[in-house]
Amino acid sequence: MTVRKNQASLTAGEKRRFVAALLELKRSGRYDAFVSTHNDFIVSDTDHGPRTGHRSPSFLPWHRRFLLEFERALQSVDASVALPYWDWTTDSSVRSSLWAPDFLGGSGRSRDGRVTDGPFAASTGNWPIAVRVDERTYLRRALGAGGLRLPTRADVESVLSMPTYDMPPWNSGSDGFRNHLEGWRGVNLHNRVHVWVGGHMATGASPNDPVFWLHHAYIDKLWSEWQRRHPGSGYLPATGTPDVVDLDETMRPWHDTTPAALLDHTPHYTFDA
Ligand SMILES: [Cu+2]
Repeated sequence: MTVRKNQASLTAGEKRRFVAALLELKRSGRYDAFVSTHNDFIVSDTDHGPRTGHRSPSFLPWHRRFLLEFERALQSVDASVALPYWDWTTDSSVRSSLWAPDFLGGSGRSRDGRVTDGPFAASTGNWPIAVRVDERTYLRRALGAGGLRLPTRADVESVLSMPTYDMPPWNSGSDGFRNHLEGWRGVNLHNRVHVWVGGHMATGASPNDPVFWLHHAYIDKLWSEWQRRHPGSGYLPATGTPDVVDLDETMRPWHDTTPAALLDHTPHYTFDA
């Protein structure tokens, strides 16, 4: 059974195997297919048209399935690997072990944002940026640039306390748990973390940075914490909503799964805590 652990508690061997599996997916070309899929959805999801991956109720089940596909790809390389999660409320410093050279490497240099240490630095030759937003082919970050702060546990608590999953108009203007977690409204959790990391993470091609998976694994964990806290609240909308994925409608690009089928993560993985 897959157990998703806090990245801060991974052993040296677990970090090494996770990184090696990422590099092998990259080498084989499978990694960049995930970056392309994500970017395609970012580009096509709009507030007043069809929306599936983002700015809509299916933001959470869509990313749950996306991460599951990615985790299965990692496990096809090394069956011992699980996606770790990054609790950015506790590991909120640029000095966190997350950013050490034996794991994800650190921030980008000030001149051009280029990450210069760790396994994903361009100088290794192992992490070419192929799905590009501009001509630059090296991984970029600007951790905490401009004094931006990561969300606090109090910010998280204020969002977890919201009893309604989502509300009309089911987009970036909605009230409710999903849109506050996604970050288009209120204290801003998920979006703010993308901006805090900066570089590729602040673009539609954000999965170019491996921290994407650790960030979304934690967002996914917060969804499960919300479910435990509000057992009487379910996914919304239930039925008949134009441009939006209802509870029992299938989701692109897979066409074989629905939000209803993804509400319970426990058939696929559990968390360490
Ligand atoms: Cu996304």
